[in-house]
Amino acid sequence: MVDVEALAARLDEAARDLTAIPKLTDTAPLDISGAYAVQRAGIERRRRAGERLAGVKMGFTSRAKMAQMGVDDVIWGLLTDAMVAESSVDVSRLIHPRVEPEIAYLIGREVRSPAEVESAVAGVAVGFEVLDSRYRDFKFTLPDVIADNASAARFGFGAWHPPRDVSNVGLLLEIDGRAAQAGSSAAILGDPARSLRAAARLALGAGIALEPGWVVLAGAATAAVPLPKDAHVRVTGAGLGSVEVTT
Ligand code: OOG
Repeated sequence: MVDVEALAARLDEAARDLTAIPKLTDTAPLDISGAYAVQRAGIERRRRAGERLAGVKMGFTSRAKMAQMGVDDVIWGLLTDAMVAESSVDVSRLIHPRVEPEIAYLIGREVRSPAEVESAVAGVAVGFEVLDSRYRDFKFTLPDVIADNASAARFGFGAWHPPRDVSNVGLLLEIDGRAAQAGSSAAILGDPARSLRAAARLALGAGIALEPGWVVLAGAATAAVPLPKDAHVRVTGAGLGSVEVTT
């Protein structure tokens, strides 16, 4: 038997104490569904602390990310308002942050079935996600990273543009003016819209309807890179402008 609450508390404490912990699967027989139960318990802890759900993130939707992290299945996690990074990210509150370029979708109205999700999109933007695994050396198995809410830590997005085809948008991640990663949104399941549909299907399957104002992060198009202190990060998407953040 897995003590879901105890495992969620362990991850929460790791984040709060800024101390990476050994993988949960080293000591707990965690399978995929148990891992999502731990993820959900972690989100409930955040809600009890006053955070509100703000969206859904997809993970391992590109081969670059699967290869970087050594896993081979798509996962999802939940975003909260406390994770939104407007113009700066305080990396002293994170263990070993990494940043990656993303395509973000803005949900305009409630999505009650996966078939509705594309017509419910109110905007698309270039975005970034700051990951921070609560596990030592960023090393985990699939159940571990699911339990850890897909390493979610912070996220941001540029100006919203009217919904459009974003199946092949050139993405550039710069740190202090130097190119750190470059890729195409086509790396995200061939088209980020597939990831959007998967996000709706997975969230609805777990009893969560996407709400107006929520953001869906379709997953990184490239590998993630370490996010240093005192850095200036810019992610640019061809035709979508850019988003900037300092640390
Ligand atoms: C897990 C999160 C992966 C993505 O975009 O593929 C992810 C990790 O790499 O720590 O968010």
